Amino acid sequence: MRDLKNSNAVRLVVTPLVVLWFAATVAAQNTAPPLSPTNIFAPASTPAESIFGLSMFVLSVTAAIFVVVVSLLAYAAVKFRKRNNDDGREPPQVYGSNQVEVAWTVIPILIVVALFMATARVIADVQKVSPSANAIEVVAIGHQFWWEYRYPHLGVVTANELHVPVSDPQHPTPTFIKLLSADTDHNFWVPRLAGKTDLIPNHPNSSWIDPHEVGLYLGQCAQYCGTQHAKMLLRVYVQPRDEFERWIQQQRQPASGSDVVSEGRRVFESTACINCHTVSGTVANGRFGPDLSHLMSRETIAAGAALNTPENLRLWIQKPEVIKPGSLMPAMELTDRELDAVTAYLETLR
Ligand code: HEC
Ligand SMILES: [Cu+2]
Repeated sequence: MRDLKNSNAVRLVVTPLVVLWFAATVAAQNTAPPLSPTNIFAPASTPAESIFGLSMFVLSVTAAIFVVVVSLLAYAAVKFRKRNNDDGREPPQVYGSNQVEVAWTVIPILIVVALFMATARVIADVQKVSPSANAIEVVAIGHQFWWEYRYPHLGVVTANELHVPVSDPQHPTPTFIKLLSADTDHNFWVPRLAGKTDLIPNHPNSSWIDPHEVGLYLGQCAQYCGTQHAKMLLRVYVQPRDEFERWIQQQRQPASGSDVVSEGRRVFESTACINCHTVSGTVANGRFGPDLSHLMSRETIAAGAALNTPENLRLWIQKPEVIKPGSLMPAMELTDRELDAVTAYLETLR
């Protein structure tokens, strides 16, 4: 019986220490290279940095409370445990101490007010920024289950893979993103670049990023928007300025070979593909699905669900549900020959 009591007391003390150690290890990783492209402890853009600073503040305040409470608890559990010579009587009971009650009411209120003020300040700081003259403007439109990106001033339309220039803190070139939805609620969240923002039908929202380092940043739709919300992935390619300009130039070109008519192109243009997809400079001008004018410039298809290889592309056209169950693109029941031809045609859209 006595051993059992002691081991309970040990567990009371050890468990919180393990949790604390774990939290400290995670926090320490901020200095090492990021473990994952979605690491919330490795911010690479101003809004994400502000949020990270706030999280660290909240974590340290709550960790301090945790340490105080657990130490008192452990002290009381060990000091006042049942002993062999215990006479079984109740300890003296204390009722109604004004000092103690005021203390445990006022101190928590002050802590909550401090956390509230710090949070409100970060929200205001992030939201008050408005686009500067050299900012890139992008309209992001959430669709079940993919992302449409439009660069209204640059004349570019693409899907799922957002390209932005790196922003040197001395000469910032931030990207402002207007967030719209074509159907239901979605949420734009690239943890290393900015906080979450909802995309709500008929209620434009906005977000901005100023990534300090080139690289690929990942994220995902963080709001349940239907069956395939988990395969609505976000990919942000942060590029040096000249590389970004080259990408823009290339995206502005009409689809390559739009004057060459191949068998695959005939199949594509004579089936419902063109009602849902655009290929610039051709009869295909649908907007329900992603713009395919420069499909081959993307590394992935179906909002990051599969790599953009000829096999995956063919499989996707044959049976989208194999790659993304519940996808809103129907299987078009093409013959093997038609599939090969359409795939070959799409492969020319560089
Ligand atoms: C009813 C509308 C519709 C039709 C018809 C349709 N698609 Fe799609 N397509 C979509 C939608 C929606 C997506 C995005 C699916 C997702 O990622 O969830 C898509 C995605 C794609 C993609 C991947 C694009 C990318 O960048 O991720 C390709 C390639 C594609 N479709 C080709 C075709 C071809 C070829 C046909 C005709 C055989 C066709 N589609 C017919 C709606 C359609
Ligand atoms: Cu979504």
